[in-house]
Amino acid sequence: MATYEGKVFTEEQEALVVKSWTVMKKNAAELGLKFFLKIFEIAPSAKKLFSFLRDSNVPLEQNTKLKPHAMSVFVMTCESAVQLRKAGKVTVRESNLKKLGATHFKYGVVDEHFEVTKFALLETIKEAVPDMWSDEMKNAWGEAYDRLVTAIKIEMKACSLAA
Ligand code: ISQ
Repeated sequence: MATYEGKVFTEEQEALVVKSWTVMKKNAAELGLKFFLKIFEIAPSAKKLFSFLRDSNVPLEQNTKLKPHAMSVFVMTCESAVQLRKAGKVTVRESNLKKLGATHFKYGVVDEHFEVTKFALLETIKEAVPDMWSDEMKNAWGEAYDRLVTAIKIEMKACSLAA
């Protein structure tokens, strides 16, 4: 297991992430599309990083690969919240993390993309569960995302040193 430690992630924070995801996942398709439309609205050039968008004439709304990709961001961030509370660190399987690091490195993902994605993720959640939304919920999702990204970036750095 890869382990990346940091500050304490509480049971309340985990509960905020899990309970909002439980509601949101019922609407996963619409949510995933909204999330990516936000990313591309802020950073249109990010589209070029996705081969399945670059080589396709299908409108974004009908692209079948977008939804699973968007979902993996939500699911992995949610899983990170659970791991952070249980273990105090992101414990994504090392092989998965290496693969994620290698893919993001290969396609040229940079800090700005991670920042835009964080903003789009938090905005999408805020709009999906407006009645539940609070600063505490924003911080819980934001912290889980940041810690996951730190773990991915460590693997990306390892790729860059090996290149
Ligand atoms: C990769 N995965 C999720 C979101 C992204 C946004 C911009 C660039 C690359 C990405």
